[in-house]
Amino acid sequence: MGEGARGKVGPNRFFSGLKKTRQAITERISAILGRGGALDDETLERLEEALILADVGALAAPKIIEELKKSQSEADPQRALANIIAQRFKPPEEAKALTSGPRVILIVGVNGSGKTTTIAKLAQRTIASGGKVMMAAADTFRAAACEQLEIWALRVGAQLIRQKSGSDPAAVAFDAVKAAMARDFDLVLIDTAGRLQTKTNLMEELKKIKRVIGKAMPDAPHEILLVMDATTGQNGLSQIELFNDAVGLSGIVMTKLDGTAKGGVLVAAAEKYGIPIKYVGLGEKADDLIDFDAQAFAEALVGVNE
Ligand SMILES: Nc1nc2c(ncn2[C@@H]2O[C@H](COP(=O)(O)OP(=O)(O)O)[C@@H](O)[C@H]2O)c(=O)[nH]1
Ligand SMILES: [Mg+2]
Repeated sequence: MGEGARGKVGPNRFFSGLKKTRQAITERISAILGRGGALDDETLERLEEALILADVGALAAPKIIEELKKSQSEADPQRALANIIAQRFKPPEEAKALTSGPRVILIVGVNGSGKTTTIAKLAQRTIASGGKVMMAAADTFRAAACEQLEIWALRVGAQLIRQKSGSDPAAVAFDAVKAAMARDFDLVLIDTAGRLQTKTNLMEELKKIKRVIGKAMPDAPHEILLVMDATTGQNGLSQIELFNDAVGLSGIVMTKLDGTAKGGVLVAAAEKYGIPIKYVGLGEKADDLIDFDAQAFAEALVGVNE
């Protein structure tokens, strides 16, 4: 597998991924800024509107416009705007290198957000670079959830640990970590349930899974990623708080960016919660996951270099 498998791709995939956002909204930005001339109050106001319509949010949009005003970059306002947006993202911390044992990632998020698909995508990347991946079917609530993960495991070449449906998800996660340690795996990806109707139960279940993983392997889980559906836009942002309060998030995976005109929601999420966005989902296939790159994203959002 080439560069794409590891997700080290340039701005182009963000450009295609953000097509809908740009068509709906961001073309306005180009139209407003592309005319050249002064960044007068009317222009700035229209820009702020465009950002809000792209779901950048009422918190981030005025701050971005304020900075643009101060920057006095009449020469290339579009690029200035992209740079200002890019700077609002917190750079992800370097992943701590492990001395031994597998890296354990717990995947959380509401139903349908793309958890299982993201697990397949992450597995594929590690497998493509020669790593061994264990998946844990800790969404034991629905039999179909297990089967879906099993199909992905077969397809990408990962091992799967599952138990009969209804069994204790923490036990499945524990077994997977233990098995991965014993068999010298590189990565364990733990799929979890996402039913929000029983909010408290789900959060308690996730806390337990986290605790029990720590008993199987000290320092694990090494990452807890929230998978979020970008098409829910601003409405989905409260999920960040909910899951972060329960288990503490190390990062966010924003899925379905290809299917939304609300791509600005990434800016809103970064502004409001400051949790790094690690990956972005751009489709349903196993290689449709790329590393988040704030600069490339911001340029694509604003339409620089189109
Ligand atoms: N277009 C698009 N669809 C996605 C993406 N990620 C997941 N999906 C689709 O979203 C649906 C729900 O995904 P799934 O992984 O089952 O969600 P889960 O319930 O959180 O495990 C499936 O039809 C996936 O193919 C993405 O990045 N882009
Ligand atoms: Mg699932």
